[in-house]
Amino acid sequence: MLFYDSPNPAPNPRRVRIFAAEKGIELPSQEVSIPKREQKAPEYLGKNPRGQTPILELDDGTVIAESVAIMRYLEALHPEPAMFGTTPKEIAAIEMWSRRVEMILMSAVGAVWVNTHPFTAALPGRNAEWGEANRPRVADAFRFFDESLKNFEYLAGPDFSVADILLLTTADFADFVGCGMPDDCENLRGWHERVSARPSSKA
Ligand SMILES: N[C@@H](CCC(=O)N[C@@H](CS)C(=O)NCC(=O)O)C(=O)O
Repeated sequence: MLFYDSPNPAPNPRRVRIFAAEKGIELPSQEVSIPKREQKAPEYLGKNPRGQTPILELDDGTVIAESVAIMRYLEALHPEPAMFGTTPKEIAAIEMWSRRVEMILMSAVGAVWVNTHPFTAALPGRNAEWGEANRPRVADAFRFFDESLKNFEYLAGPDFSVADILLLTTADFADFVGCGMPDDCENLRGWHERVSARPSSKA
């Protein structure tokens, strides 16, 4: 298999790298440069018509796009340590928190990134007003996660899971974009220190 990867600050490929590091999986990789727009080259579009990274190409030519789908595939191949939960309650909690990170936080950070950041200035259809309107939504989302982390060591409960990987990569990307977690989010900051201390976070 071949993992088509893009370096930091791209948050979605990083999800998979952290996930693989947690499981001790070596992923043969090929870099796709986003600044050079290699993700829009015809050969790459033939693999992923969305023109985005990451993708995982299997030896039989199957292409898996979407970082969560790639992680689910790797989880099925390497079930230990379980990152998507094992009991029905764990599985549901991890899914709930993962979806919240994607829908509440990532969507707002993405709107700030795409509509306000100098690195995306050349994108068509930018709407700076909409980008700015999303900054308070990002802060609200961080405060929501801060509140929930009052009771648990990790986002979905007592154990580290894929939900933490989604939140970590999104929080670090938000910081890069210039809409990082508010100062008053103490639980979130403690959580961020804990997960950033894991060797996988260096991925
Ligand atoms: N939902 C997709 C999002 C993929 C995505 O947005 N990838 C970014 C890199 S983090 C990308 O390729 N951006 C360049 C582009 O959209 O042209 C996933 O989870 O894999």
